[in-house]
Amino acid sequence: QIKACLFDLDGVVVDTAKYHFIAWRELAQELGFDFTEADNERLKGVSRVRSLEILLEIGGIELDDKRKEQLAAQKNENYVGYIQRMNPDEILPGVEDFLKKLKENGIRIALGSASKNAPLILKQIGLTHMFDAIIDGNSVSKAKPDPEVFLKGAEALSVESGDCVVFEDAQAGIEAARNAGMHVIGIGHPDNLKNADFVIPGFEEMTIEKLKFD
Ligand code: B16
Ligand code: MG
Repeated sequence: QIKACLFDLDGVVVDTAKYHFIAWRELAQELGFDFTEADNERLKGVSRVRSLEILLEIGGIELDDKRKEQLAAQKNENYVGYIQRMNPDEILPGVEDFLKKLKENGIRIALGSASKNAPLILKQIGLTHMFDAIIDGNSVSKAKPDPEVFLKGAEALSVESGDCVVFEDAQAGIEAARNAGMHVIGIGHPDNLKNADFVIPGFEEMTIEKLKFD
């Protein structure tokens, strides 16, 4: 019996990857190299610091920690400029209806995101009130596939891991859910999401009835 649903943010509730992409690409261009949408795939679900390291690796650039910190802050300032203009139209199809159904059925809801900007994004899209607990990049020290973010979510809701299901669009997030001993539903294409209980293209295909696992 599922008692709680834990949601990743980017790629599950909203598509903020497109804003991350614009902001990272601007930084890459400033540093003198190109950054493609295919490169951006590697940053999904990955922390800000790690994302910068991958970006610098792509550009073949080595920098000291102080400079890296400056660049991560610069990218974030730019990114925040984009997400400040987000609105409820950007909630991915079917998400809001599914959240409402969970509430009607007494199933608890938590956010489990790597993003330190998660509270701002939820505010902009008007969904903060739907979450019983918000665990984000500000409250975790270990990145996915470490299970910390989801274990903290289950703890905040006082629900056992085995009674939780995670919704994730990134392989590292699927692994994190598995490492937490939770059920996991992939959002996207099965080819890119191994080890999920099942994969759906989006929430328009999701129902309460599908929350049954052996
Ligand atoms: P921030 P998620 C992740 O969100 C993004 O997928 C990833 O691309 C980003 O680097 C990370 O958040 C950190 O975001 O710079 O805003 O703290 O998929 O875990 O919701
Ligand atoms: Mg994600």
